[in-house]
Amino acid sequence: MPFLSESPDITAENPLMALVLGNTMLSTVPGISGAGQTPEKTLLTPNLDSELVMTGSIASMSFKPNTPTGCPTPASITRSMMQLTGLLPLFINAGLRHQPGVPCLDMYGSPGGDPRFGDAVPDACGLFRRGEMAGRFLSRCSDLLVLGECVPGGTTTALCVLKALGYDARVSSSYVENPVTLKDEVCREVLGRVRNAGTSDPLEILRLAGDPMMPVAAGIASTYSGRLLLAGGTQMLAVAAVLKALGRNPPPLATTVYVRDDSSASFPRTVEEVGAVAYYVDPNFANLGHVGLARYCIGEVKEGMGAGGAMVLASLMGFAPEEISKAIFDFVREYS
Ligand code: AAM
Repeated sequence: MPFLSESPDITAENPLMALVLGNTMLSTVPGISGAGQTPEKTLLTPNLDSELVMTGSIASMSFKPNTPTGCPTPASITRSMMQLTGLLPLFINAGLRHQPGVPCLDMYGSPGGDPRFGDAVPDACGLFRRGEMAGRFLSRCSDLLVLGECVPGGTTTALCVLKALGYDARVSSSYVENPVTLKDEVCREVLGRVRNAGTSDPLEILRLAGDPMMPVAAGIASTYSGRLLLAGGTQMLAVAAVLKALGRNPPPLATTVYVRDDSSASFPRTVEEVGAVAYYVDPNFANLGHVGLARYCIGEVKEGMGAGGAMVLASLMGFAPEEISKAIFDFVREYS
């Protein structure tokens, strides 16, 4: 199995990794998200993940953003890629419940509400406009943008948005056992609200059913003038679908083979239906000798915090698959 399914035809002198952080209150519904040790703690995962990517450790709290089974957060992969490449990531606060400990470009958003009971992102249009402004700014400081996310519970909002946009999609999960029944129940209620609103406008759909990361990422992607890779699985695919519905070309995606091969999701098929291209990285975690990383291969975590895109970026910058794997293994062995 090659390290990259296909190498993107991209060269960059000034690459930038940016990570959009946000919350949706859906992540506190028991059983929805494994991106944290407990449902309540998932609200802190973007804060802990960003601290880990920025500093290489977590000092602000006494617990880690790992899964309930102790599988290392994908932020540890992103961190090791930043160390290997010498890049410094930019964090963008789309709407966090708790003030982050890292400096962020602030979009002045709020955590997404539970879309079953009210508008998920009342200011979706404002977040999109501020994302557009940020995209113009980032165009001045880089020629390649690898744009990732951290939104626990975000695969469920992605399901709602993809379905509301008309795709017969299934999304991935941070759990090995994707809680599809629970997600479908949530989605049915949300689609009822979208139907009642009688709208097919993509930003209205984000207002009703999305999370704050989505309008920010879509806004940035709309105005960014360099090469762009959406770093992530089904959540960034929902962003690509929004861009398509806005009449723009959907940008390419970069993610892991664990997302591609997730039979509970429909990533490759939906990528095709959206008219996007996806690059897949296979970091061979089964053979690195780390129990937690090996769980990625049975479908735990799979992706997040732009981890797949960060590995693709390191590869584009000339690092060999062995160097990439070693950097991840060395960091995770120390950290987890
Ligand atoms: C981000 N940090 C994570 C993590 N993610 N830490 C541990 N496990 C993860 N999977 P779900 O909808 O099931 O919550 O999955 C989406 C989350 O999983 C996102 O936060 C994504 O970045 C990843």
